[in-house]
Amino acid sequence: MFHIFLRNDSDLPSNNFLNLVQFQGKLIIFTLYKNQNKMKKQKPNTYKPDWVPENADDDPTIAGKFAVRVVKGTQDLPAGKAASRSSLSSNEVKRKTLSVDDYVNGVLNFDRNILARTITLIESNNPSHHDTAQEVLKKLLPHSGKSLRIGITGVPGAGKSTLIEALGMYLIQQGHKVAVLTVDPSSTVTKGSILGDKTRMEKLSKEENCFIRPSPSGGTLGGVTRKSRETITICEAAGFDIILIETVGVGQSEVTVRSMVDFFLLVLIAGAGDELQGIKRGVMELCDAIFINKADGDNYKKALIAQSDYNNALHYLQPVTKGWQTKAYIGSAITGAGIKELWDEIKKFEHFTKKSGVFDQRRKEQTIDWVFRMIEDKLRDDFYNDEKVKKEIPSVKSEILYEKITPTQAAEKLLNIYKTKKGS
Ligand SMILES: Nc1nc2c(ncn2[C@@H]2O[C@H](COP(=O)(O)OP(=O)(O)OP(=O)(O)O)[C@@H](O)[C@H]2O)c(=O)[nH]1
Ligand SMILES: [Mg+2]
Repeated sequence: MFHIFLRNDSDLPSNNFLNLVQFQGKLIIFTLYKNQNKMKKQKPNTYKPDWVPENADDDPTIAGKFAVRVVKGTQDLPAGKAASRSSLSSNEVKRKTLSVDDYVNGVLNFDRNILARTITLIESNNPSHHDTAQEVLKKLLPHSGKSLRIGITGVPGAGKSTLIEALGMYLIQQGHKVAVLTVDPSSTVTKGSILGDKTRMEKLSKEENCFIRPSPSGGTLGGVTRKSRETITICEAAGFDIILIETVGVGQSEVTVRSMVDFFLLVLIAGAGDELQGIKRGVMELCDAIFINKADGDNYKKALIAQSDYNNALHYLQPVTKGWQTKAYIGSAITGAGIKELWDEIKKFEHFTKKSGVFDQRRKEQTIDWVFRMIEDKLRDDFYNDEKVKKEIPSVKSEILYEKITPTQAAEKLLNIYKTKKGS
């Protein structure tokens, strides 16, 4: 067996070489590689797929992690065949630079390709995209707000994604349009969780009336929060009437997700013990229902006991939604047991809170809260990115450690440096 590396500086397709191998009837592997200088030139018949972040070329943290350009295939087909492929027109759209109205109309007309591009636009950290993104959002805002937003939290492995797959499929069968978002500030595009989610939601991801969007990359929880809230707006404008938001059940992210949803579900598994599951009383106080998952096989009895334990505990907690008693349910995301009952409960909740006015009141409070959180995030980012502050932090830290100044004086010192600069 031979393995020969060939440099292909021409535009000769690699198939010609493969034919040659077959003709000789010998096992010779040719590996074609291009002259590097030539490869750097971007060919006109390539495009950037919509799942590549806008800043993938420039951002050093993700540069090189994406095949940022895809060679168009359909263009070389005979004219008749190419024209009959709907994917060609979709590719054409992908390549075109879109105007604000293109984005808005695409979303309103449920064009999935433009929907994905719109979300990519609002997730972009590139300042030049900011104004267009905000214009698009402004126009979409009047069309949003008509969905039921459901947050789903729980420890890793509790079965959140599997439950979303089961519930999502059930809802689609009922005629709903379901958007699934994830909020995970720790995940970056290259880490495994997205892959995991996609495989857990295999059936759902193939449904026409479902749209799955993994957590935006972008570091701070504040950044992820803004992007997720804006993504909800876009999905609602596109006609999704159920938004399911999965979040990891650790840290601050569940408080954040609670602040953007109408109904908050905590997924637990029986027999793991509270301490093992890392479930703090605080998380139970945030949720509108508990779903004890994996109540199948030998686990069923344990799940029943856990249900009664949690119901007892919940009885002593202040409900997060005025007038609503949070309860524990059992079921299995794998067998589908308890999914209908869970949905009936969510519908009951929606009906009850809309009637009592709690639903609208919460949404209004969430919008106000969102604005002030954004201000806080922006101020925090500005402060820590301020060159003078950055320069001063190490010496202030050592002054604190050597007790030359008090913590209050240290904070005042840094804030004064920041304010002086702003004022000057
Ligand atoms: N027996 C049983 N297994 C389940 C059930 N639901 C989920 N699982 C399994 O539990 C494992 C974890 O499920 P996931 O849906 O990925 O859990 P998750 O909570 O989304 O996990 P993270 O996203 O990593 O936090 C998988 O192997 C599932 O097949 C269930 O109802 N019964
Ligand atoms: Mg998951």
